[in-house]
Amino acid sequence: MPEVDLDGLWSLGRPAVMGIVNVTPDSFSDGGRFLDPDAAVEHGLRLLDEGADALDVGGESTRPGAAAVPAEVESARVVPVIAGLARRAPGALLSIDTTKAAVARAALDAGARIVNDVSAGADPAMLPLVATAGAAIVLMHRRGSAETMQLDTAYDDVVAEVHGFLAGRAAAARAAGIVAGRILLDPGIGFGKDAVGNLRLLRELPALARLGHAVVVGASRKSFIGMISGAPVAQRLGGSLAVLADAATLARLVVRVHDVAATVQFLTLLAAVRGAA
Ligand code: PMM
Repeated sequence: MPEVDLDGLWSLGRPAVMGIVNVTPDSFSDGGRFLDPDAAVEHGLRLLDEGADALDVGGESTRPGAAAVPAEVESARVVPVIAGLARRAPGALLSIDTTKAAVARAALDAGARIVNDVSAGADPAMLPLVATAGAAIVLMHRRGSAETMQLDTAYDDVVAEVHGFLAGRAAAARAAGIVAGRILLDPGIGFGKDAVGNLRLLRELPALARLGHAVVVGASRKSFIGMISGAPVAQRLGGSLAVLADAATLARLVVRVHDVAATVQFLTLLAAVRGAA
């Protein structure tokens, strides 16, 4: 398996855009649309056409309250999609959104090169697997599981707690043999945080980047945008773009989004205006 090289993501002149391919019956904004593998592959190809720099394929909803899915069911959802994308779009950078090492292993074998782990490597087999495979890992902060995460969103200092947790998990990943350039940190917008917590974490993305790793942020269509703007989930594009504007100058940033074409256009023009200064 070739070692993944993420350098191409950091030379675009704008943040990298990771398009979301949810192969789930119940994700909050697109659940059930792409459960058929062929439909999911077509959706992924469309997102690549729209300018996605990577695709994140997930087979278990992380929506608050969602039920856990057995590894076999999750693998059966995602592996045909990753294999299909690897065949139809050779060279596309594919990510597997899973917390299970067994699913990650099957996805890496099928062509994924990034493991997006919203549990930050809680499965003891996950970090060694990623190290051995020469893959990259996204380590995300969350509190509790999908079932419980919105029950307790109080922190003494959300930024200190989230950044401290991620620094610890990055150290664990390096100790497991994953090189620093293949570790990405994500504050986990909406995962056990209230709206104010989400806003503070977005504002402090530059401080997260100062931990020395690339940063991933996923705010696309999330409920805090609805809470603040009043917009229903299908009408949150403006807010989803707005929350990226301040962080868009970070040198190594990946934005995980549903609306790829609009996000690429937004980030390209933002960089052009800033470049004209
Ligand atoms: N959000 C969701 C799922 N996976 N992964 C990372 N790294 N960061 C996120 O913010 C994140 C994620 C939930 O959103 P979705 O149901 O729209 O995919």
